[in-house]
Amino acid sequence: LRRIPRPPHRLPLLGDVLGADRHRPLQDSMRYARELGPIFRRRAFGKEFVFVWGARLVADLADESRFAKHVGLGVANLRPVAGDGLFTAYNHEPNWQLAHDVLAPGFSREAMEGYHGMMLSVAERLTDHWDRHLAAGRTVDVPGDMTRLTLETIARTGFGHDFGSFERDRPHPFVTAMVGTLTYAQRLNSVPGPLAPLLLRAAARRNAADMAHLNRTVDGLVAARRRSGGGGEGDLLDRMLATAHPETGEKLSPENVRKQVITFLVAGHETTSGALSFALHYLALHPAVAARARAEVDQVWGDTPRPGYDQVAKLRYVRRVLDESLRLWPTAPAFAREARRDTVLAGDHPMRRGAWALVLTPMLHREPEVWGEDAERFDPDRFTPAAVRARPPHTFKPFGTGARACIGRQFALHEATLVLGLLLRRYELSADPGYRLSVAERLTLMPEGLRLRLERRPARE
Ligand code: MNH
Repeated sequence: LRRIPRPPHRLPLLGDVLGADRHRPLQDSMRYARELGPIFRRRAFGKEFVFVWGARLVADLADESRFAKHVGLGVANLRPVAGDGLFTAYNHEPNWQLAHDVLAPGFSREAMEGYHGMMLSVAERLTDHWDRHLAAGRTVDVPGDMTRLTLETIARTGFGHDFGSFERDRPHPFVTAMVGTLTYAQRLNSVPGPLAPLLLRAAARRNAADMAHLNRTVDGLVAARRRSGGGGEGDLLDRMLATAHPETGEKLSPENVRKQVITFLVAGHETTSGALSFALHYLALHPAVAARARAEVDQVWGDTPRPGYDQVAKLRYVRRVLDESLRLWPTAPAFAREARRDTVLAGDHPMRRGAWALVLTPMLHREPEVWGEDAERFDPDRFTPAAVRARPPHTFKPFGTGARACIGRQFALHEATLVLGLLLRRYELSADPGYRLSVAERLTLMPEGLRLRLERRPARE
């Protein structure tokens, strides 16, 4: 540990918290990373945390025979909300494997084809909404509207539920409660553990109310499905309630179903919303990229008013725009890895069984040896097939790694590519010249306050 660099000045009790931005811990760590290099430590309130972002080190941490997901920091703080749901489960908890096996078919290619029509109709609600703004000469609230879109998408495709987000001026109370619990889970990292109940008394009360709201919403949704006796045609909720494990015949318990529904409603929309928002930010900032993406959409979709599943998969350049946005701002910006046994990280750093490190994805994605000295520049051509082949493995990790990597990856990519295609085809997007990117953090990342001006393109439909 001694050989791992750390900030030079530390306080005896507080550690390296001086000058830290409490509301933006990730970007704060990115600053330290630039100063201290590919592996470094920070101390806070008597605990030492190791951060890793060098490509060689991360590739070693991705070795599943020696390392596994660690449930720590932000993820661990979400245990009261999401319990042993898929995202927050410990590796050893039997409900992880059970839920994984029961739910994985809900993310197969066939399942995605089944969701496509519903995804498209939600996206059309977004364009209706934007058409109304455009007619009224107003700019659009990108993160707000992307959250409306992605929440409706996961709720409808996964749970047959309609939150009516587009019919509301303000965020749905479910979203407000969710943002509350995410923000609270993040804040718990920046206060000394034993003092948290004291320092965060008011916040803890609000968090309890937020959690109660999430639980109530989910219980109502499950009760409605039970009353109607199925009818989800094999959607995620049907799988959670009725599907037995193919080998053991075991089913998810009612308590576990509640945790899974919360997990999927939250994990299934928050990060995709951020990814779409960052992509729209970069498209508005780079007209040449937008023009090329738009030309692809016109070419692949032609005059088809409602593109099919395959026509989305064929939008290769749009997909690169999304990948490049997720490179610069991976919206789930860190994941933790722990040693499964005593081992040596990258031949250099001895680790005891259970010792863990946090991978800083946005810095891995800026690693100059991999991405070049211009790593800060937005350039979708970094994701041409040839460029991808030329890069070492484990250098692009927006969806995490290994057995505990994101189960919803294809879902998110299909949804986001479809939506970007529809928006590019319908509108010219332009940035507010006064806008400077400001990245808000609530465990996930979001371009705060991003608004765009729209112009309707001549209709092809
Ligand atoms: Mn998702 C795990 C990023 C979309 C459901 N997701 C992860 C992890 C990352 C991640 C990173 C691994 C975290 C860790 O190692 O601790 N997820 C994303 C991003 C997007 C995303 C960047 C969108 C863009 N995720 C989605 C969608 C769903 C979803 C959509 C559901 C429909 N994610 C999950 C679940 C897990 C997960 C569930 C936990 C999987 C497991 O541990 O088995």
